[in-house]
Amino acid sequence: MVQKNKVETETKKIIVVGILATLLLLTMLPMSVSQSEAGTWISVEPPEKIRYLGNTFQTNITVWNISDFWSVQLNITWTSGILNCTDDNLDQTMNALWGINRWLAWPLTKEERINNTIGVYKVAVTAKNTTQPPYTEPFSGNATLLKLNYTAIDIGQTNINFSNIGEYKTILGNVDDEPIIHTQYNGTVEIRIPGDIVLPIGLVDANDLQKLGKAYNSTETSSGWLALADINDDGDVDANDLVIISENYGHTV
Ligand SMILES: [Ca+2]
Ligand SMILES: [Ca+2]
Repeated sequence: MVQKNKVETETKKIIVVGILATLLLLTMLPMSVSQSEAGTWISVEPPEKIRYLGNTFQTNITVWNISDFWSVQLNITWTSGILNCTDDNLDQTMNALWGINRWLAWPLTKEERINNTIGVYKVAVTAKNTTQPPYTEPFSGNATLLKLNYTAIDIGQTNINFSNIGEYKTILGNVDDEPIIHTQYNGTVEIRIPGDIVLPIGLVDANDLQKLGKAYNSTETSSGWLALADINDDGDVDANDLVIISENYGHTV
């Protein structure tokens, strides 16, 4: 009987350890589906964004799980007239990748790289070596390639897509100057009337006001936080946001 109890206790222990191990494993699983995929991919981050007319925001172009990365050509498109791209922060991202003075970009200026008339961004960047050590190392891992600053200039929806047609295609290259096979994940951005927080979308009404009320006085770190209730995108929901929703109350697209 004593032996039987002992066996039962041991069995229970094994089950408990098994459950704990499973829970631990679950918490260690990647956060999103795309991140669990094998191979190299490039993506628009965040993949989906909702902001308001007049807001400025940043969209990252990120490469994941890349090996021996040495060059990149990007062709990114959006709907002109909805978004205006104001900066690509190329110096920041490329210095982080290969080091200061260890890369070359073409076109040289952001004004030439960004074309808001047709909604296209294009650039070609390659790492460059120095004549003496320390030599530039090809990059392996995950990296942000661009931080595109956008201003929302009209209401509507647009994709932010990788383009693979025309003079500039989206190409990742390795240190042997071969293309790196990868998957591309595009993004979408929706621009709304300021204060159009919830359904019905296209109208600012009592439903939106109610949502703002629930999030009132919250900040990015507090529990009642709702990013869309922060209409002016300054990190808190306060009287300034209430003023905007009041001004747009009853407005439709
Ligand atoms: Ca609404
Ligand atoms: Ca605010």
